[in-house]
Amino acid sequence: MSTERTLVLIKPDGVARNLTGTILGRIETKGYTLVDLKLMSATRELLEEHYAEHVGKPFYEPLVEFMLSGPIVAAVFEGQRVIEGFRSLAGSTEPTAAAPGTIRGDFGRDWGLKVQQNLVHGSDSAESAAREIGIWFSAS
Ligand code: RTP
Ligand code: MG
Repeated sequence: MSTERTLVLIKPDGVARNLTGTILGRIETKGYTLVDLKLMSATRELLEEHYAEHVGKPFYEPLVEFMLSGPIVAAVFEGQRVIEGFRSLAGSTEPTAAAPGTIRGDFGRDWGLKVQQNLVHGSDSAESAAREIGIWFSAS
């Protein structure tokens, strides 16, 4: 087993609700190491690259509008199996379905919204992690 890196985003709902410290703290408490971090605003172009797999889906436009609605925290965490481990900490995509004890299960809200405002993003594979870290940290 080898050390991996993953891209974590605290989406605009997480930053606006002052959950940045809580979310980063949960990841650190699990034992993963923070190796890069910044607060930034996304652009439409950056999001089109990041969410390339979702372009054209019905939730794509509302997702982009949501991700443009405020600042985002971008972070890189490192650790053994951190890609799978962070997605486990984050919980299911829909906050209502996400298990209690997970970030989305404890803090996320999806009622009455066009797109899940589910607080965090985590890379879903080693290939995605390498690609996404390149997108969010290329010009920093
Ligand atoms: P993420 O990429 O943000 O870590 O989340 P995920 O893998 O659990 O979900 P994914 O399928 O990649 O979707 C990306 C984000 O799009 C929004 N979404 N809304 N039907 C819907 O309303 C819908 N489906 C997806 C969520 O914000 C999701 O995290
Ligand atoms: Mg995803």
